[in-house]
Amino acid sequence: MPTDRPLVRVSRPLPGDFDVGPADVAFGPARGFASPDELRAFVRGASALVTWVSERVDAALLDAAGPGLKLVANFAVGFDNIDLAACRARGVRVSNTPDAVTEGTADCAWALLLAAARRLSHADRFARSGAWAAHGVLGPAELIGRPVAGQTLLIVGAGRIGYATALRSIGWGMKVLYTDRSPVPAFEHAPLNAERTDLDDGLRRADFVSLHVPLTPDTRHLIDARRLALMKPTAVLVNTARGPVVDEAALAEALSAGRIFAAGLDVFEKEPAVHPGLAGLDNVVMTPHFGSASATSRAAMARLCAANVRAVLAGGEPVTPVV
Ligand code: 8YV
Repeated sequence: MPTDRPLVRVSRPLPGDFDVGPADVAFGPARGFASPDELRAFVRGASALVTWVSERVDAALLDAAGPGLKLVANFAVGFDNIDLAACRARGVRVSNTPDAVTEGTADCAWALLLAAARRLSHADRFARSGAWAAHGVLGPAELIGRPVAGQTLLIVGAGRIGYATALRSIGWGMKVLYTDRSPVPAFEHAPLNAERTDLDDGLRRADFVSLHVPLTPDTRHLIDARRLALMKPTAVLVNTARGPVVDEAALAEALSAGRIFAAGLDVFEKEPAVHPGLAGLDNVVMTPHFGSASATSRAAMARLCAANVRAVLAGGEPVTPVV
């Protein structure tokens, strides 16, 4: 039924409150649209779109929405799924959800770090599958993992999530190294007292490496075969940033050859596919790109998306603008 109220199209159901004021709001299916064509049909005539990281926001989608489109509110802090130039060219604003995702994603990085260090998924499979019963009581030299307390943690990318991840290391008494284009005072002062270093040096020295850079042309395959070879054979790599920041084929090769100890991965190069070389390895812990999926973070993301939509529909600036 035609309406005078602005159309807000949200590609998937959101958790928590999504109050955009007077608008005609519709949500897409929980598993997403089966094809880009269906998504394009859904957004026709929209003033604001709320998109999910797996949806490509390109010229065709913007044009399908039409000239009334004012805002693309990405339900994520990362926005590598959005063609920003195409948005700028059409005067469409773009917003993301910084801060809202921070604690959930830092928790996810730590869950993966601890799980990879202590071989948690391998141990879980062993305990529940019947293999334990068949094997008998575990001996003192079996399923030995890496210590975490007192070790060195390298944070690659000293933004909000990198900081929150580093902060959690205080309880483990870790030495923190970080990389960033320029010094980040919050990292260098108490309580972190972190040391800035370059990536190659950090990879040589770290016991744990956690990635927190956005995906850009400069960070694609930032961790490649050469850099994996710099890491200690006892080191653990954690990626909650974006899959293509790591060369997955090179990572699978390094893990299967035992050149690094383990990896904890929330993100993959070709989601939802997992590199076949990784799937069979016991020294990888993996989760399905759900870094921010804590109740608090997801509710905060929904509120922030709604605040961005409300602000732009009222003729104002996005609260957390990207463009
Ligand atoms: C994901 C994220 O949106 O904020 C981001 O950039 O990648 C996450 O919050 C979420 O985990 C599901 O893909």
